[in-house]
Amino acid sequence: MTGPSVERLHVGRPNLGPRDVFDSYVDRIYATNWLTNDGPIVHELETAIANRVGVRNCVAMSNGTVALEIAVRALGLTGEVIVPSFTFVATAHALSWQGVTPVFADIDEATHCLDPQSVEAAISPETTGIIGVHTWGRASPIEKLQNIADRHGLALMFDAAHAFDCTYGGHTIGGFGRAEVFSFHATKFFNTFEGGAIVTNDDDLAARARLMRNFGFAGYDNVVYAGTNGKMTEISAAMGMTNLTVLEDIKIGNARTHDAYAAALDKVAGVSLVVPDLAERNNFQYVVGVVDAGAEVRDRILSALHSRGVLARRYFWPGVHRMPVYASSALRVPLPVTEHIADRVLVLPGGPSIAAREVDRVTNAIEEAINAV
Ligand code: T4K
Repeated sequence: MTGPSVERLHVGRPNLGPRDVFDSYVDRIYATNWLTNDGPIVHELETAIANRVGVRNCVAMSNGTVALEIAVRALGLTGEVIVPSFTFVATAHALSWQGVTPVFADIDEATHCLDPQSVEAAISPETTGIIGVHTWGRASPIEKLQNIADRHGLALMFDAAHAFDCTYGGHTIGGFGRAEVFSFHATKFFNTFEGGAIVTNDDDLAARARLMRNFGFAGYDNVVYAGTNGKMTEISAAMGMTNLTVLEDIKIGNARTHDAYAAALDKVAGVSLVVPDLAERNNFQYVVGVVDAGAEVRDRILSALHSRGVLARRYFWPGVHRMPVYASSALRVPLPVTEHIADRVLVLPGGPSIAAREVDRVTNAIEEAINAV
């Protein structure tokens, strides 16, 4: 049971850079009295991210969901867009909120990313685009999806919420498709409290996104588009600049925790760890277990962990297509792998702050729950 002295372990405990660096940015905010609306620290962050990713444009946003919505609009997507169902619900919501119908495609069992065959089967005359999700920081099958998009005249973009500082074919994620979207939410590898960004090599697309982010203002008193408010604040950008200074350390800490889980879970029959593509760079932000026996045992383990203060999560159960808001829509293609994986995934507390003894505490609890009759 959870005693008062047992620390609760979270999935997605925020990574915080040095307080003195953050304070120096706060001093600047106080000195300039500039809090938001395309401020200087947001500009610094956009430049730093564009350089790090190796793209021409970074448009910072208030959060990843608004960044997805604006990307969908700026790309002119209409009708139907193909997305995985095995994703955070925001990927589908970003379409629905723009009056675009999300059409769910299945995923690959090993990578948890879109299955290109399923994507192709889900295309209809109404389809205008594909949104791939780089699940757990592992790149979607980008080349295959680009090939499908090209053959069918579709726009391809990526929800790269999990994939900041990860690579595909040795190239940093952010420059693929027409645009990629990051989330800088508190629980992400790189956070700005709340935040997100559209990154793209398409200058016109970036200009449209900037316009949409700021109500459609093209200068004082001149609104040329029915935009929204997707602006990132200076304090968020300050947190971003602070966290960029420690990104490598966070990654090392994440990888160390991931390795510790890999070693510990290796001895637990019935649970395997999703291993990132080691030929690529990964941020190791997510520690993802797969429980062979299925939902009943997975949920038993989850309850056992929660009762011990280990707040593991069932991301992305039950699959977006089974969420009440989407459940009444007919499926275009079957989603057997999505259902299989959604019933088995258990995301464990990761990150640099998880000590080796805490990994043992988690894995021992998993083993006990599996062995309990
Ligand atoms: N696309 C994908 C593929 C995504 O995964 C996400 C977000 C998005 C798009 C949308 O991006 P944003 O609009 O969020 O920028 C969390 C996050 O809120 C969400 O950002 C994330 N994906 C999703 C996978 O996880 P919840 O509802 O599970 O969060 P919550 O409040 O339960 O927090 C998770 C754990 O973190 C808890 O144990 C508490 C701990 N925590 C949380 C916060 C906010 C802390 O320790 N400190 C904190 O400040 O969605």
